[in-house]
Amino acid sequence: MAPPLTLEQLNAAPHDAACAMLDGLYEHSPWIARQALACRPFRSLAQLKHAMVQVLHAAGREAQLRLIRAHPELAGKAMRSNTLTTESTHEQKTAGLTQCTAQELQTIERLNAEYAARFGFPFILAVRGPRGTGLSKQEILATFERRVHHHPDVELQENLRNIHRVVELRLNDKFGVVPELGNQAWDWQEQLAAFSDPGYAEKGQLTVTYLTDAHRACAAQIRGQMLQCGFDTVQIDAVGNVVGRYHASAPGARTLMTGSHYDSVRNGGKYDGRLGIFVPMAAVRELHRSATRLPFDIEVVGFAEEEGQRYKATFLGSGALIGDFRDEWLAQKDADGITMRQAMEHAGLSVDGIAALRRDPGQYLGFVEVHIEQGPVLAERNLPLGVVTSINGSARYVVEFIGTACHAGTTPMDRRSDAAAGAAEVILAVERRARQDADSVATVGQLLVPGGSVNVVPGRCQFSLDLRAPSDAQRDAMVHDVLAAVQEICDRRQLRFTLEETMRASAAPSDATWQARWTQAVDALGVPLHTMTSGAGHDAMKLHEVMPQAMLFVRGQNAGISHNPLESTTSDDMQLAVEAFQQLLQCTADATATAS
Ligand code: HGY
Ligand code: MN
Ligand code: MN
Repeated sequence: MAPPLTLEQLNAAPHDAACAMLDGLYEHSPWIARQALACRPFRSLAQLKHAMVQVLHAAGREAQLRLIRAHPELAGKAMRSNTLTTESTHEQKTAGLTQCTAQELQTIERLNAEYAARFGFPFILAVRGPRGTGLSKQEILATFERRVHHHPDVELQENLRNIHRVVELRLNDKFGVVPELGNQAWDWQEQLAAFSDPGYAEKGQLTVTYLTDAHRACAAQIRGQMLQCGFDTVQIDAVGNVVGRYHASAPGARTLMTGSHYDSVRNGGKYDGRLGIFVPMAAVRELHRSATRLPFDIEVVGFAEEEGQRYKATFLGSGALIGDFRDEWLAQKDADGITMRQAMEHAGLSVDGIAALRRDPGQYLGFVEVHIEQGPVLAERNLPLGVVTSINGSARYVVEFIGTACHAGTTPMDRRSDAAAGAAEVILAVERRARQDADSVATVGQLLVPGGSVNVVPGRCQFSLDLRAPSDAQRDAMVHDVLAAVQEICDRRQLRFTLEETMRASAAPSDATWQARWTQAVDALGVPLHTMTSGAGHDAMKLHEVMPQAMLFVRGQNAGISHNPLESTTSDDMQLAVEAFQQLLQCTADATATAS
């Protein structure tokens, strides 16, 4: 086994020797690495990887198609005739594809044929998976079955992204890289995903809503892991936030707050929120292991409630820390009629202790949050990290249209007050209005005809509105137009309506100093910099109300899909996120030391 390569060796080697070092990365296509070597010296493998991504991107569609077609089918003819490259043999073996049952082989052959007929190139999947240890055959087949229905352009890009992931893993092997910190964060997330609410857990779905037993189990698990990481204190506070503190080198120092939420949407992903708890935890564990203390406390918060799924109380966890817990939330009832107060008492939380959670902003340097992007931008750019410039402002509503329930067979079309038809008009009006702006988004995510019957004209229809834009003014203009459309549609259709605003969050531009620190951190890793806005809301927008904040995004797999069980990221990208967080801590320590 050859000793691992080093970047220094690669940077110093004569061109042909350097090409030989990178041999076997892109299947039967050494030209990509060869051209990328023109960008030497590389500061990091991340920079080398991106240089090769750029070479392939610049080569154009025909070259990309040739590269894809140079790949073997999964468990296909090349495997059976033993003509796979060494690397592909290892990869397909790792995933157990050399030990398929007759049934599995039959399924793969059918899918290979269907895929080739549909796209004219082979299905490519990084079978070593996001953790690098191999996908199960079940996961491989499920992915194959899902992707065979994609649009050709989507599959071309998905194949290229999988090729780059294969190359990343092959580079790790060549350079002896094991993303330990990323692996740890990845594993913590897998462990936490074991807890899910009843009705979802049985279906293998992840749903963790405020103060359910699964939610409390998550809090206990995070608390235990924080203690193992070496935090000086860890406590579960009066609203269920898990708060770990790692003390500064000297008493009386100010505090850097970080963290994200551990609740989830229904049938959500494992990384939304949670990644922003585990990345700082991994960094603090490294500080503890090296007995390092910084000139500030680090407070890592697992926020208990951000999504507002069980109760209409979005950002409850982070809101409590800025003194924005709304007492009226306590009387809210969930779908089973349980009030938030009852849920808190059942969870052993003390409502009387909530007011004391309010933080004194003067004691804080600021708030930083690491979060998966939850969108396609970084995946499309093949970039692992992005620096957030601003978080979109948003407003949410729950609406009920009230018409007249009547006989579906005897009521003429011009005599109806159909609540669902009215809601349908609103959905299309909302979509049209958002499209008027380049970067507004509007969604009706929930739609219900309560007690509806197939042969009854809907007398009631309940739906949600989620309206967002990069600025408050743009958001408010869209809100105004959408509410005017609601009124017009109801007037014309003889409908009444109730409308309740359930959340309004201002756009949150990143603080320049903290955004610069994330920029410096990403640049220090040799990762090409990309700055971007956040379409998703985050706890950072609550802390934004009282202290400076900035966020770091981590690339999502599966084209960045989120609020979906396909939400995923790799342990290599998590490694970079932890390293960027460590860089941010260091430059904050340098700045704090200089300031004092
Ligand atoms: O909806 C959001 O933007 C966030 O995931 N709560
Ligand atoms: Mn979310
Ligand atoms: Mn989130």
